[in-house]
Amino acid sequence: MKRRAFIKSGMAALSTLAVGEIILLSPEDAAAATGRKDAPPAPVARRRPIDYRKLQRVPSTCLNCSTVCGIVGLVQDGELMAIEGNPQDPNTHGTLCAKGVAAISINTYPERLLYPLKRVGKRGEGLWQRISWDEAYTTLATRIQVNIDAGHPERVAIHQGRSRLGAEFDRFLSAIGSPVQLNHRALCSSNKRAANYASIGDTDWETPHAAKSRYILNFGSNFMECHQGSIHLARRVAEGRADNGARLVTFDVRLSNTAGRSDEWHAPFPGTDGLIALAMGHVILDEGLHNAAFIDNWVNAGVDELRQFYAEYTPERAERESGIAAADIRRIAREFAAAAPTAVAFTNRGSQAHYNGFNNDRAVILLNALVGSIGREGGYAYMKTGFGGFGVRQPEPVPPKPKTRTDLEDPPEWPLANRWQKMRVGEIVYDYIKAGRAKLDVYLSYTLAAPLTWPEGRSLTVDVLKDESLIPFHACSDIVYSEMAHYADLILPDASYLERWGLDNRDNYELRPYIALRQPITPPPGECVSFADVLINIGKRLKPEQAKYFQFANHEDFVRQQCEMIRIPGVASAFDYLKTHGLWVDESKPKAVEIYKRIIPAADLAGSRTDEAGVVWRANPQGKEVAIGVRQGEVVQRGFDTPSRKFEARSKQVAQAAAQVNVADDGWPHYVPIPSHVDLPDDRLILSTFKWNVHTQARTASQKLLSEIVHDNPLWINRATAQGHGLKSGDWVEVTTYRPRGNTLHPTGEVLGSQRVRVHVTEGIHPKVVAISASLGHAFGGRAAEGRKGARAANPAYVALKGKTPASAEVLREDHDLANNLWWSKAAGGKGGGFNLNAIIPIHPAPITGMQSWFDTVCTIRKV
Ligand SMILES: Nc1nc2c(c(=O)[nH]1)N[C@H]1C(S)=C(S)[C@@H](COP(=O)(O)OP(=O)(O)OC[C@H]3O[C@@H](n4cnc5c(=O)[nH]c(N)nc54)[C@H](O)[C@@H]3O)O[C@H]1N2
Ligand SMILES: Nc1nc2c(c(=O)[nH]1)N[C@H]1C(S)=C(S)[C@@H](COP(=O)(O)OP(=O)(O)OC[C@H]3O[C@@H](n4cnc5c(=O)[nH]c(N)nc54)[C@H](O)[C@@H]3O)O[C@H]1N2
Ligand code: SF4
Ligand SMILES: [Mo]
Repeated sequence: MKRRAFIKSGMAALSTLAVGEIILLSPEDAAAATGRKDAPPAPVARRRPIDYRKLQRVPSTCLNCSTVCGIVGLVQDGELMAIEGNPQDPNTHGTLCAKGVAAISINTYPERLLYPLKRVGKRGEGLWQRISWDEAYTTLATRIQVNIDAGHPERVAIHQGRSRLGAEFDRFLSAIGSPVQLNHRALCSSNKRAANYASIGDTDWETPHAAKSRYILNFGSNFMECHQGSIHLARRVAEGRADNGARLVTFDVRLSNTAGRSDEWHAPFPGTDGLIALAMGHVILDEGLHNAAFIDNWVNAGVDELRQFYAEYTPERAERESGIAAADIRRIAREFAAAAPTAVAFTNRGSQAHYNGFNNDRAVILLNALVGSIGREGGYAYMKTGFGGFGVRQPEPVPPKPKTRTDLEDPPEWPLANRWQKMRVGEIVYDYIKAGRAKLDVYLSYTLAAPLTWPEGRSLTVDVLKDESLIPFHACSDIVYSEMAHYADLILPDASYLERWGLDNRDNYELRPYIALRQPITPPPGECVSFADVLINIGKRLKPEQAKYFQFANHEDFVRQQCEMIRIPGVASAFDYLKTHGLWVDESKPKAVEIYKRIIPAADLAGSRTDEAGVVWRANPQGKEVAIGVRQGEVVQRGFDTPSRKFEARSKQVAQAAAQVNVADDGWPHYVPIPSHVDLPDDRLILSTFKWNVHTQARTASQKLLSEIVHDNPLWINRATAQGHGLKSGDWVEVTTYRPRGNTLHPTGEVLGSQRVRVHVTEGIHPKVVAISASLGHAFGGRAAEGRKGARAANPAYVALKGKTPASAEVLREDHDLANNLWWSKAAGGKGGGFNLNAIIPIHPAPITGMQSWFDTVCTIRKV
């Protein structure tokens, strides 16, 4: 207590903290100070009424989830009053979801980090000292330089969540010579991308062209709540159903909002979607419903070969393993084929986040090829995203790519993980650091909440983050005192996505490429600095060999230089255009329809050669011979970006990758049962997880308008299963999970851990599955995230430092709701902030691709 006398406590004090002063920021401390009593009434901070005459409209790009919708910020006297959709966005036509609108509360969250902080106590103790940015930059630059000079730049790593700053990170790491850019892709989408890559040579999400479709077959996407293009796709599906009478058939282990709004919902046993899709393919080929012309011209296997492969996958076999009736499989296959080519079968995490997810997704994509709907309007459309098509490159001088590799970002056990882009196998990072597979010195984390969002997050992840011998120096960029920030040595307060610059885009459901700008709608509060600017400022402090790559005034200058490479007809400055409009659709480009059929002009064929398989090769500007097309009769067409330039039903490169790690795989998308699920004892269930419409991963819990809607996440359990255990809604169970079996990390089948949760009994889930949502159960993140109300005095609060902080900071006043109206807080008799089950979900990379098998965890439950 004596020591405490010199230490300020709680975020209220953070606002009055002088450089050099010390503060204790730990939720336990704040909770203890709050007590269980109601807080004394806090002064009510009334929102100013909107005065429409004064409003400025600032277009930008949402990042409250990965859908990146166009937004317009409505600003009055420097304050963000509301967010609307940008009507020029080709995907959304100006609509937004609840998260996009509710994000205004993040800029004014009284618990925003405002100053750079340096750890002074033990790591994870919560004692911080306010420092200057100059000290923060110099500390980082000095430490990074030591590693470069010692010949070990790979000991500097950036670990990012959803960032959209790829070009900035590439540049920083290339300049210092480190390849170690870690991300969350294997937790998110590697199997899907790998499946698209193996089949059509593209690694992005497909663009189901639902508006023109007549049959929409959805394997495990919850696009009315989530997906990478939720609004875009939900709009088009509504159009397709209204305009063309399209039928929507959804497979999900759970009655999601998408399943509930479909024409049919089928609940398969987890991880059997591939088997169901193969059985549908069996029916289509067996009954001659396939598109022979497409297969002959564009698939790298003939109809006979396909029939041979599909022979074993009868609907009856699929029924035995998936529980979906053979009659339904037959009927859906016939309906789907009859609607083709205006029919699309697509996926998302429900099919792919499994041990066998890579082949599940390949089997679904292949259905589209069988009926010839690949690349067709109303079918399985796809297009390239990114900025390259707009001429955007790294501004000069371009740093060379690092030549070294480490087991962290390039683990050899999963050979398909890094075959094209750096896919990486994120979920093994902390395990490998602990095992000494790579040595780190400086670990920079950004928009990442690994203790909450990663498997074994609260156990292994936290153990490694705390251990100074494993992670000697950790700098965390975040906007709130988060799950990651608590375990850092240096906290770098970031600008939110509403306060910073960046380029962005996704696939356009109108099938033409577009590019969007993210620009500050308001300036960041306090001393917050965009992490992209932090990297530039560190770079400038390195030796001239590195510093020469950071000669930008700031991040805005970097983005301006990128924009100057974009040519918009009739427009002098693309940067000014994007600042005014938010985005630009390149209408001069043809629609991304049947791209593979595009004819390569004779002029481009000079110096090319055609091999015996008909693949046309030509030297690229670097002198390397690359496949550019495929000869079809008289003409050369572009084909697919696969080695054969055809749609690959069987993939030689997959077979080769598998052979590298002794996995038996002939390159066909066979159904492989999940080893942990084979001969499952009767008392074992599968623990699944899912996302909510109003929450995104770990980034929305601190937005009070969203947490007020969803702040609790009990375990969903089927009524029949619940009765077997004598359970009713509201009862508590202990969930015990087991490590996986098979060709994966730590395949022991042993108990991993147990956790107590409440149950929610429902008909809307498979009887062998229990499920709990992600995004909740925060131990950090402030009152809204932790579900804890409290008095202003002892709790996070922000009193503007009059005259000392920018005017924008004055909006970060205390929030009456957080102090007094958090009715779901335990102190108010509510349920608190929910559960985080990732503590007991095992790290479980799938073979070859390394994707985390989120939805395969075997568990038992016991009433407590
Ligand atoms: N609201 C919201 N939107 C988001 C996000 C968010 O967190 N919240 N996150 C964004 C990101 S990063 C992603 S990756 C996407 C994810 O978007 P989605 O993939 O659409 O959403 P998920 O909840 O991850 O998984 C989809 C569904 O899979 C089901 N499922 C589980 N196992 C199986 C199975 O074996 N078979 C089938 N058929 N279904 C199964 C789950 O019940 C769940 O409803 O959403 C993006 N958009
Ligand atoms: N059980 C289970 N776990 C899952 C999933 C699941 O379905 N079930 N889904 C997985 C998926 S698909 C994904 S993509 C991952 C995502 O998981 P992560 O990669 O961890 O990403 P986020 O949850 O978006 O990161 C949240 C962190 O970013 C911080 N943050 C928010 N905005 C900003 C900002 O502007 N600047 C900075 N510097 N920080 C910010 C938040 O405060 C928080 O600390 O989670 C995975 N985890
Ligand atoms: S779908 Fe995602 S990107 Fe679009 S408005 Fe909602 S949160 Fe923002
Ligand atoms: Mo994701």
